[in-house]
Amino acid sequence: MQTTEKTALPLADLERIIREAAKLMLEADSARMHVEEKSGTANFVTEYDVRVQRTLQAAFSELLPGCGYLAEEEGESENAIGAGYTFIIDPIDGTTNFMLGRRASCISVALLEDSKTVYGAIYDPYADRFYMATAGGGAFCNGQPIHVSDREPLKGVAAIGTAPYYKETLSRPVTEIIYAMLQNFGDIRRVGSAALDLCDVACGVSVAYCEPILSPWDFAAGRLLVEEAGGIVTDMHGAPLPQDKPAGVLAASPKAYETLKKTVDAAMAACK
Ligand code: LIP
Repeated sequence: MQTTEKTALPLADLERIIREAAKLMLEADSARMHVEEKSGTANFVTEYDVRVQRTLQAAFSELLPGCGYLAEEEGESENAIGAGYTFIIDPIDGTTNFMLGRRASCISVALLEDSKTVYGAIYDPYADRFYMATAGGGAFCNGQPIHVSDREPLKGVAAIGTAPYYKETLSRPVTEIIYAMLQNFGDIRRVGSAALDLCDVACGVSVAYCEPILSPWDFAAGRLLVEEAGGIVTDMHGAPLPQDKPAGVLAASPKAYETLKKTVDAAMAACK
């Protein structure tokens, strides 16, 4: 069993729990599922988001009794991030893709110990890719080490997240970022799942990724994956990401980060 030096995390149990919960995604029928809208524009939640989260929480609480939660559906524990273990969960990242039957969604789970992220896992059940990282222990996909790209920006692909829940305020900045990305990178991609976008940076498929606003559960696991794979992750201003509040995200290989930061700065300047 892979473990970390400090806490000997039950990595095999964590993976088993996440893989088991993902079976709910694979059995879903996108044509028949119950969907509700949340605040913002095009911000959906399906019955499966809630079922997957409840399944994960029941199993995690049995595995690590007394753990806290900061999760997308049904809120957070009292004083979620503090002493002891806290799970930050996006039960289905890429909910719109999931609702539409576009097989580009995943489960994203970060585990903090005494407010420090010690574990991150993102599972894509459609491709059967289990991305995992531990603090100081490296990043892996299905047990094989992964590393960010060595490509020059113009020879690589950058991913963009369009923050569709905030279209009234962010459509123009996103448009400027896309325009600037097309000048400075080989091409762009829009996957529809922030966690999968971060996995693509961690395993070198993309050289960079930007999304002007995300929730903590969208990036908590992917941030650790990218950093443990040799990449750089910051907020839109180059500062470290917060743990428990929304932020814009820049993620890139060392060869592409400065280009990404300059691209975003130029786009923001064009919006003024
Ligand atoms: C989504 C992200 C996506 C972003 C959406 C939303 P959800 O997460 O993965 O990149 O553009 O606005 O935040 O809501 O599907 O868990």
